[in-house]
Amino acid sequence: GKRIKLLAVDLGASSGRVILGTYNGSSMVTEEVHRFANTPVQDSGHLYWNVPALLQEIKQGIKLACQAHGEITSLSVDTWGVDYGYLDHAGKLLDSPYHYRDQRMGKYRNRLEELLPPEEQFRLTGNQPDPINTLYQLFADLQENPLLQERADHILMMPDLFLYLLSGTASAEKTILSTSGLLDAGTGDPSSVVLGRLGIPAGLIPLRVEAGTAIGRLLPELCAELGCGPIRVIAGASHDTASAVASIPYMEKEGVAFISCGTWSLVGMETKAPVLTPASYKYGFTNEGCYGSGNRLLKNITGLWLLQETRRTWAEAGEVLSFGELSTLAGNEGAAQSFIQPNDPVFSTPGDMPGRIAEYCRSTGQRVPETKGAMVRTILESLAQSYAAAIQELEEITGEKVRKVHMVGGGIQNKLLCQLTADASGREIIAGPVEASALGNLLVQLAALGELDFSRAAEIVAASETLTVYRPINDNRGE
Ligand code: ADP
Ligand code: LRH
Repeated sequence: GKRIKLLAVDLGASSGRVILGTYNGSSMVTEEVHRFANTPVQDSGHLYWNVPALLQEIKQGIKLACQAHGEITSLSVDTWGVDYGYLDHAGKLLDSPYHYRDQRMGKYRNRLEELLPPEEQFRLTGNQPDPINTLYQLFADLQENPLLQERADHILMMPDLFLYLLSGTASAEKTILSTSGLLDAGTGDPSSVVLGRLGIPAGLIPLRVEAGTAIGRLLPELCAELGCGPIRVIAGASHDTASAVASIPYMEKEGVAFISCGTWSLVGMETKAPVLTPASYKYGFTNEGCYGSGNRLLKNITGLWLLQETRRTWAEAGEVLSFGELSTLAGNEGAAQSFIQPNDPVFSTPGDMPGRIAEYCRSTGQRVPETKGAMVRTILESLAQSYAAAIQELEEITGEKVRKVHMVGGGIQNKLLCQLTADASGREIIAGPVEASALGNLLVQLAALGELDFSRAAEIVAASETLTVYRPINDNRGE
């Protein structure tokens, strides 16, 4: 039968990867072609994306795929929300795009929130106000550097920027733009109230395209350089979370929540329309665009970032442990004695995470985890508890009972975390796929090519991936 080969470029904070998918009409076989570090650049107290290095790695991945697999039909790029770069009037990238963990927004936050109070932001845009949002970043940039108004032609969200560098076509894909805090929750177009109130020129925000739009082809000079054919370039569900959720192998959709478990943990549910109620705001939920027409109601929880930074800190001190080893250490410990709030701002920037966790425990009158295993156990149990709380809140906000939870993303390789989540939430967990964003990215490309009716996506994922079910053993609900 016919086989279609596609490439997903997924840029996560833990790594970037280029994944080849081969679709045969009923399942998708995936193969990791290239994995590379995605290390932000630290310069003079600021944090930036390393665009040239990432572009080089993406090109390397495309080259390897073409060498090993011959004709590739299409490719797409997804990455995390909120970040963007500026193009000048000649279409050149202006400066290095900032990373959202940069701290420049702090200085302008009060001014912004005077002009546009958080609750009003939420009502207008459906996005939970957060200093990392594009809105806060843009406002800070324009305050800091008013000349940008003249120098910049428009912004491109990061996946759109990489698609542009590969194809020469600039577009603003809907799902990634829906993380910005700039769009009207009703129309999905840039909110003139938001832009007007903050003095952000409307011209900076490009016109939207739907997720799953073929925007062009790999530039001829890149085809020559990489030894590839004119691969189609597709604006997919470019927000990694939109792609991850597009890969969920739902058996039923009623009463089902998801947790996308990577650097962040996104706990949510798909709804027909944005949920803009006071409770949704109060509990810290946000509304983002799904592939297709739906809404994603979810909460951003500082996720395995806590473990990534812990691991990095220990590695720098000379003890290099894999994620598997860290999980084993935690598994050998008894129940956690101390808990943290993962979303406490002290944990949001790069740094000595075990030190910060110890300090947090000390200052909240809890026992400081004494061993590495106890430290990891505190992280994992705190995450599981915050997932359980978010599920409870989701039920309250939507009035729907959550019976099952799909967990996807790299974090589900941590079996202890999956079991702790089942225990803390008292819900059945269905774990898989691991490379959810890449798989969703591939499926949306297929749909864009007219090769897949997306209502079959869940069935294809179920046929392609190993799913693991975790049932509550120690029911910790209500503790
Ligand atoms: P992102 O896309 O944000 O970079 P991923 O979805 O790739 O993140 O998830 C990365 C996380 O997956 C890591 O922080 C780590 O906690 C977890 N992880 C990766 N590999 C393993 C493993 N072999 N065992 C347990 N956990 C793992
Ligand atoms: C997850 C994610 C999440 C948020 C954050 C910035 O990778 O995209 O949905 O937007 O990163």
